[in-house]
Amino acid sequence: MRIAVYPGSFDPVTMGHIDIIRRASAVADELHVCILKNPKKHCWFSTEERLNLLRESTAEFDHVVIDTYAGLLTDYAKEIGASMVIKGLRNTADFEYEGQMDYFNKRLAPEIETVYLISDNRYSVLSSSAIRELMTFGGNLDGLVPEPVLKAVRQRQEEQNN
Ligand code: COD
Repeated sequence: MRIAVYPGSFDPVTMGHIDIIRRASAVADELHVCILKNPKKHCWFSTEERLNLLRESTAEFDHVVIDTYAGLLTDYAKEIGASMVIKGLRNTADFEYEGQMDYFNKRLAPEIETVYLISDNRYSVLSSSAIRELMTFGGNLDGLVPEPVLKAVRQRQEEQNN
């Protein structure tokens, strides 16, 4: 059984993430999409909200498990018996960053292979940080994030306006 982990912050999940989840779930028997907690990073959506948004946004995919973990990616991968880590690559900045992560992950768990999926052209400039900026100034998010995220953003904007 081929178990894979797709780690990230998913703050919030975007259509770029969803595309990677769709493609990775087609090549893994079980795909764990894992929100890795970074104590240094302040997230816009709480862990609970991000878990729910990921669950709702990936309900159509088989063999996808949504999870969260506070610790090293390789420890989580070992705990669930994963043989693969999935990463999305948008540009050379992602490539450089992932090269460094790969060095340390290989030291920690040489038996786990990282598989890089090149971003679909439609999503290659899409990031959660751009979405947060659009959210802040009320920009249109149609087609950039899944429907559950659109709803959550609208709800948050209504709460702020009241
Ligand atoms: N298209 C394709 N892929 C995308 C897109 C897009 N539009 N947007 C993001 N992605 C990819 C990213 O490249 C990344 O692979 C993944 O999706 C998650 O993205 P984000 O932005 O939600 O998450 P990040 O980049 O904040 O997450 C960083 C990790 C949590 C993956 C990273 O910090 C990590 O692996 N941490 C583990 C800590 C650890 O074990 N360290 C030890 C080694 S130093």
